[in-house]
Amino acid sequence: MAAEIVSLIDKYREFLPVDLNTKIVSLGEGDTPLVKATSLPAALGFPKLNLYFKLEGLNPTGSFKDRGMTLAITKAVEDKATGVICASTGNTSASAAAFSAKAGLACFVLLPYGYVALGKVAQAIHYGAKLIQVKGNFDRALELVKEISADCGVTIVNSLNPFRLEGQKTAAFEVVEELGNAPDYLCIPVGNAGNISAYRRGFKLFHELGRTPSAPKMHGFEAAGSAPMVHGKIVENPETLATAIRIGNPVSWKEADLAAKESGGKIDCVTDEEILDAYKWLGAKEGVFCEPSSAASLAGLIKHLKEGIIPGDAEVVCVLTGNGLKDPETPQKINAVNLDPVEADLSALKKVMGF
Ligand code: AN7
Repeated sequence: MAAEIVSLIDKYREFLPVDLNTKIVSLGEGDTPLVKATSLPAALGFPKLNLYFKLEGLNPTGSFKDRGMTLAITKAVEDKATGVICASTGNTSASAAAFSAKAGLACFVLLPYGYVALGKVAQAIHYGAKLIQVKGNFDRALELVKEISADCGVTIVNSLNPFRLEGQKTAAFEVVEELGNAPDYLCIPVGNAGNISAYRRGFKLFHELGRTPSAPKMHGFEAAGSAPMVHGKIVENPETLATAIRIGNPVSWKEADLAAKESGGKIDCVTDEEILDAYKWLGAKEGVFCEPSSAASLAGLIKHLKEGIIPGDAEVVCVLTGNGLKDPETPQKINAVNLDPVEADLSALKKVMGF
């Protein structure tokens, strides 16, 4: 007999706003691997570093958004919503589309035209969402979503929806359970600043409940061309190749600021070059394929190690928020690879293999 499948909401029910009558909409989200880095610490010159990656790309739609979306869609169904809507740099829309399909809800997604990775667009289409590409950036699309939601009565499932971050805080519970304690530091990419806020809620709660003697210092990283929190002002035209975090006016700005300050951490930014270096190293040295935006966590860690802000013998968890397969084009763009076909004979093959 198959083992009983326990959804993320079921598992952490006591910490979430559901009751026994709530009908859960689940795709098997959560319970993602925490993998220990083996070669990177020494390769970076910090051999005593205890580094772990939380592989959120292994969620059912390939990103951490599924943790919040299971709860947002569950509650939308419970509240008899007629449909849901979101603006998205891609991952929220993929997740909203999938959970809506499972729940039988209409789903509208607004994407900034030309700035969403291929796999994410494919997901929205495949899960049957009404996909609208907007001639504007994410921040503009979100403004429109707020107006449409008020006018047309569809439920917003962006992180303005209070259930999203509540669901996402479960990732912090898993980290604590897996390590047996809270890490010293958590490094995480920052776009709308929701995820860093959600992790802080989770760690803070477990600390307050006495499950951990401490809570991690939260180190969040924006992309340098899209860093409103670092500069203390809205960025009108954010630019970065890390399109998932190309956001100039984060929804959870205040909570994220507090998360960093209260925990003794810091919000900083990393350049596209630093992001791509970290992205490549994850693939080549650790066998991990995350999307470029996710690598901002490792890029930020490296920056803070070099600056002495994070000590070289710390225990650190880097959150790798999304799956590399979402964005199949970047590896070919950034690596000098020859993809010309070779004659199908042994000597030609040996020649290109260097034998
Ligand atoms: C891979 O999908 O905002 O700071 O619309 O896709 O909680 O916004 C995605 C954000 C990090 C930033 N990593 O998280 C969206 C969207 C990946 C992401 C973030 C996103 P937040």
